[in-house]
Amino acid sequence: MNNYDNVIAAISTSYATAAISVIRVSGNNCLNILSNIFSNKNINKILPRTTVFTHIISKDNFIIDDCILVSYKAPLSFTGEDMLEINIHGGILVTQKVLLRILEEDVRLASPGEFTLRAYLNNKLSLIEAESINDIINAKNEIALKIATNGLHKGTLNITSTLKNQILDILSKIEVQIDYPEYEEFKDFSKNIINNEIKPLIEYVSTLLIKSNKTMLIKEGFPVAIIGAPNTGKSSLLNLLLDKNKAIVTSIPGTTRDLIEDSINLKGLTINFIDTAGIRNTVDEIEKIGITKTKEVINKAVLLLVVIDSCVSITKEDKEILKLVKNKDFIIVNNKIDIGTKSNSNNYINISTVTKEGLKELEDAITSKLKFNEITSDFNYFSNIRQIDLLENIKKTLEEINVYDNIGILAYNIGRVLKYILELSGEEYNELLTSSIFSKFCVGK
Ligand SMILES: Nc1nc2c(ncn2[C@@H]2O[C@H](COP(=O)(O)OP(=O)(O)OP(=O)(O)O)[C@@H](O)[C@H]2O)c(=O)[nH]1
Ligand SMILES: [Mg+2]
Repeated sequence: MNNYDNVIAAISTSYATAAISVIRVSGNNCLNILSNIFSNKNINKILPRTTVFTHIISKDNFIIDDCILVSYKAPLSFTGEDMLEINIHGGILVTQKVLLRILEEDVRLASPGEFTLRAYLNNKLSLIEAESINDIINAKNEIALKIATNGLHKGTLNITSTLKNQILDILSKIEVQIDYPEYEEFKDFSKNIINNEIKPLIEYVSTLLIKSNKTMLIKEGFPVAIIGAPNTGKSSLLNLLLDKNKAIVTSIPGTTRDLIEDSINLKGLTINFIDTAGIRNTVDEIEKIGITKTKEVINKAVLLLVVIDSCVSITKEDKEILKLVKNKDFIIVNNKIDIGTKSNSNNYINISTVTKEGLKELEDAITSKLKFNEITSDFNYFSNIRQIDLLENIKKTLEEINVYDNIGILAYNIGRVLKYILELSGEEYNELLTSSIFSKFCVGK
């Protein structure tokens, strides 16, 4: 990162009118560098971690705003550097003016996530903890918040250190085998390592992966698509589930062309509902594109709500759609029962989007299909694509190891696994990766 040694500043509160705004500054000697912006001429003498009331003044000595200043001395600060927290009135204009005044001194605007990046580079935080902070800020539901908080409080970090110790243990055994090959026939040695150490490790990582993928869904929301033939009431169902008028509903078949998405929290978890274009044979170009999109969504969704019209018996189109979803989890929603016929089949949920009859049953069926009750209170799992990708690499590399490998290949592969684990915890870092992680943060974080 360029200008790493510079003093940086950013507004840390949201860009809106509020009671107070906080501007954060970080970098060596920042209090001295900014001493001219404060009315208090003894500002350099304030004690770290105490509050001081002073004013922000312009270059020509006019008061811009009152301010409560907190100063931190390295390394006892969030970033590990000297830091300032400048609390001022929360108007948008006044906050901007104070920030501009700060930038008139030898200070530059922070890039997104740069405070947290500095904290990471100064060993104040592990990469997983830094990612957890972003997850806390962006948490959409209670459980996602709990997962993120756990990440911050070392839950996932403990997993990486356990993995690391196990791999280091294997590596030290390999070293002994290299140094004293006369102790044990290599083939027996590698068989033992594979059966006693690597296989249990693969099992452990596989379970971690299943739970981590689920954790990612909890964090991002479960994609549930509403599909079916035209005019069966998919958009009406979306609106009912969301409890708002999100999608256009008309009696003309082929109303919805594009995907319409929105989420709700159901029993503490987030579900992303996706309304789709009705599937049928059509010559309409726009509708055709919509139908292609619908088919893509069928693959991505973890659950499908297949809407059928209870006023008519199952149509050829309905049958085609049921064929498309046969390998997926789905619920058949028998809609328009206020004017149609209820079904007795267990696989059907009878509903009317007009009278709202059946809504509760459908919500229960959705949460039961998504196995919400199996979500435990143990949230020490990984929850983003970077982490899950690394876990997959660990698993794949371990699975590739076999008894026919010579000791050099064995050592090399175990070394690769160690590298992935260190990347997972962030102990081994690569600048490109970290800047891409931190750029997802908001400015001022
Ligand atoms: N009586 C009754 N009419 C319904 C019900 N649900 C939807 N409708 C009507 O059915 C028609 C089609 O509803 P939509 O929600 O637009 O159907 P859709 O499946 O999204 O249709 P496309 O977007 O064209 O594929 C509208 O006239 C709705 O008012 C219901 O439960 N009962
Ligand atoms: Mg529609």
